Amino acid sequence: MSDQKQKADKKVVILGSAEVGKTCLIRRYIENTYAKDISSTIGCSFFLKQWGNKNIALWDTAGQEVFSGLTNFYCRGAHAVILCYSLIDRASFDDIDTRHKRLLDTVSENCIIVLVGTKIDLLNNKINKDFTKRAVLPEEAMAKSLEFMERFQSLKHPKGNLPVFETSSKENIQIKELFEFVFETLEPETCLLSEPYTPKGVITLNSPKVVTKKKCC
Ligand SMILES: Nc1nc2c(ncn2[C@@H]2O[C@H](COP(=O)(O)OP(=O)(O)OP(=O)(O)O)[C@@H](O)[C@H]2O)c(=O)[nH]1
Ligand SMILES: [Mg+2]
Repeated sequence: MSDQKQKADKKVVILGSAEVGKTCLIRRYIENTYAKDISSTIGCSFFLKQWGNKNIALWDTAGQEVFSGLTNFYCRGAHAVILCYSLIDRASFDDIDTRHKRLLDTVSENCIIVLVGTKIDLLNNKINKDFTKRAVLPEEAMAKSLEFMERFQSLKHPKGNLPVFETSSKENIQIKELFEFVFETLEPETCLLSEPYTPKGVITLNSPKVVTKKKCC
């Protein structure tokens, strides 16, 4: 495994609170599988994805707070961070500011931060005799994404899309699109590798214009 790590051209880290669905997300993409009963990640798992002639390392981190120190270490030098929150769990979105932002101090310059709402299949589903409500609005995610783009002066996707996705690993919604977005932003010359995007009935998150603040002296 250490050989593979050395060969990786780019490093992508998946961050987010416990239980938001990080491992399911990566498994859906790499193996096209989904398991309801899945163990909580301990420490970190590593996957290598070949994209064109490049190797992309994917690091699936543990969301439990007790692993924060380790996660901080795994973020070092990351070229992209997939920052996950659950669309039905407000606390997991608020954790971005209170817990995960500070883990981004060690990422590489121009790091791409992609915000990913998970479990969209559960919205308006009847659970416990109640209808599950959306806990995070798309506009809130877009506003946060713009904050990150300013902070990191992030690379932009060649097609200009905003780095915000709403996904379901269970129903395989927007998973391929998410990872291809990340890879294409990191390696723009590979843009032709992906098929045209096929949105599957999810809210389209259009890219508002990025306003860059003028520096004052
Ligand atoms: N309905 C639904 N449930 C999901 C989805 N993705 C994950 N889950 C469930 O959410 C739970 C947690 O999923 P994980 O992928 O283990 O979450 P994690 O973020 O990796 O958690 P940690 O490893 O503890 O940080 C599991 O019971 C999954 O079955 C989804 O898209 N839809
Ligand atoms: Mg996990």
